[in-house]
Amino acid sequence: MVIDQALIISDIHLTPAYPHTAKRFIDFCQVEARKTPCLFIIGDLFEFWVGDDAHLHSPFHKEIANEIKQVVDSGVLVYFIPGNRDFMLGSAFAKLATWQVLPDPSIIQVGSKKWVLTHGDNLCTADPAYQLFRGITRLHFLQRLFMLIPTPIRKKMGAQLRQRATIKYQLRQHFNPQKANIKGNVTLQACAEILRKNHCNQLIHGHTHLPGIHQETQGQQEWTRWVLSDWDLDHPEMHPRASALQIDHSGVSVINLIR
Ligand SMILES: [Mn+2]
Repeated sequence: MVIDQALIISDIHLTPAYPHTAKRFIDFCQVEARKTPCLFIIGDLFEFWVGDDAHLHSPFHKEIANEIKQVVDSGVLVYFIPGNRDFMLGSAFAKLATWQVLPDPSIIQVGSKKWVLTHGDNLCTADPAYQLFRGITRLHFLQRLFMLIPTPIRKKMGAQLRQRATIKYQLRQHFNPQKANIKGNVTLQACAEILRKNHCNQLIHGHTHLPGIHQETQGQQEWTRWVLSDWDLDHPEMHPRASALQIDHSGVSVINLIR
């Protein structure tokens, strides 16, 4: 996909339980998102998603879909790459939001430069148990089976996921990236492979919540890796976070969205 300029965000983890983060996302849709020709949301827009039928009755989720539709209506191309928490986002939501769903990974090109965009969970190959889980949950027939589980039970499963996420947030107050478990991060091997396959040396991903820019090498291969920040304005005891990456002809820059 050849473009002139784009904004890229990920890991907003929207849920009615985090109202400040949701408010900032809605403001982002009404202001910053309309000043770019292209918006890429590369996974984990929602804290969890257990099927369109389970969420689309909720005013909160309908409002988010509508805000995204307004961005599209204002003339912006909005693309979504599913994350590990919202890969069940389906065609009913897409119809409301009017965004376009892209495969993971996808390639964007500005001028002569190319970037691989991926949510990033597929790069965490130091955690084989997770990769097995990921592989199984992405099988279409199993997704169809999952959708046969009554919605109240699926919602309960989602709530349990959220509880686990809350515990993770509490642990993160004492989080030290140097001591972070390697399992939660991407591996050099996986990054090298995805870039080699796509004939590219620039990678953008989210998922790890470890924002930064890295110059990396493996053998003869060299690349630059940008990691998106998650958004969180609902845990005052932690450093508030909300940002986007902007890509244009001059390269990649970080747009801080904290006011
Ligand atoms: Mn993720």
